[in-house]
Amino acid sequence: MSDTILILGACGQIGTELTQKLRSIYGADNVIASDIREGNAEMMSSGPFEIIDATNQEQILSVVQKYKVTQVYLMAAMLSATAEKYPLKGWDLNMTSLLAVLELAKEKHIQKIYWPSSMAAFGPTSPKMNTPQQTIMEPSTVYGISKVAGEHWCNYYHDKYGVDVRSIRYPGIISWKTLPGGGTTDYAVDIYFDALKKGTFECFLSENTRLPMMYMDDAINATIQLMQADEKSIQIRTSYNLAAISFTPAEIATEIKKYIPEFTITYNPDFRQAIADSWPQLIDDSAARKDWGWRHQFDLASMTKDIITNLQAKAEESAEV
Ligand code: AKB
Repeated sequence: MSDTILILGACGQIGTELTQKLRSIYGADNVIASDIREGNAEMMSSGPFEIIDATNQEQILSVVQKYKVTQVYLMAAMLSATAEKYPLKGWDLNMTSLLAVLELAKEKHIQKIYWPSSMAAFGPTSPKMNTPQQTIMEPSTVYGISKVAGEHWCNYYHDKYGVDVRSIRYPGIISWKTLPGGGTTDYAVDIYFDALKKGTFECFLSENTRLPMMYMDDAINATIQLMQADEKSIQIRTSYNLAAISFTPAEIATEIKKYIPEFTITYNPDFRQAIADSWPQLIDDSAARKDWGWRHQFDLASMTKDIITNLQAKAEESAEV
């Protein structure tokens, strides 16, 4: 039987690009995008779209039955900085949506689930350098608590009910097509936009705050690769560590200066500094590399070149219109 995919939270930073990539692989009609509100023109015109509140199990089930969905990618989430402002709302969105799809898989309405965890599942007592796959996990944020709990729910539903749920602990994801919202790593996206538009950027993290990051293309490839991997190769049912690059605000600024020499950066750390300080600096992702062949392609230099080239081309296009 061929796969029919439902993406919950398709209009977010990762969901938007994931939807287009999955539509190009599985055929537009086989990838149903959904979110609590309509998406951009490309999202709405390139394939089926449904309004779904990811915490509403009945709404999910009715779309699953309507399209005979086999796989669900649950991309709806409240990220670290916003969840610190609205702890109970963050917990509710992140947990209720996960338990809703796990239950649907347990009841055999769907066959496979993708659910993203995050490096935020680690905390101040986890090793900061080469953070192992299995180590102390005592997160200090609501978002991190929801990710650790979610990982254990995934593992539980797999072991107890045979649910095929797969997960990655994403580092900060850097993109230029759709902006992130409410994350602590968002500065590494905003910096490119401000560098091109204003020539200057005020960073909400201090200059030497090193965090694990990844370019969107690598994150999308990893996600689809994990979902397509042979079930027997998936040894970890909590969530896989995933890494690509680690850099500081000062280092990304230096890279941007190679293209925009007059670019300046200032530092004004806010409450997100404490969140960043509680996270790893460099993650050991050898299990993902061994079990399902994960390899990243973009480093800081190639990612910066790609983003600046694309954003400059987009600016020229809109100037011509
Ligand atoms: C955030 O900053 O909250 C996210 C994440 C690391 O999961 N980008």
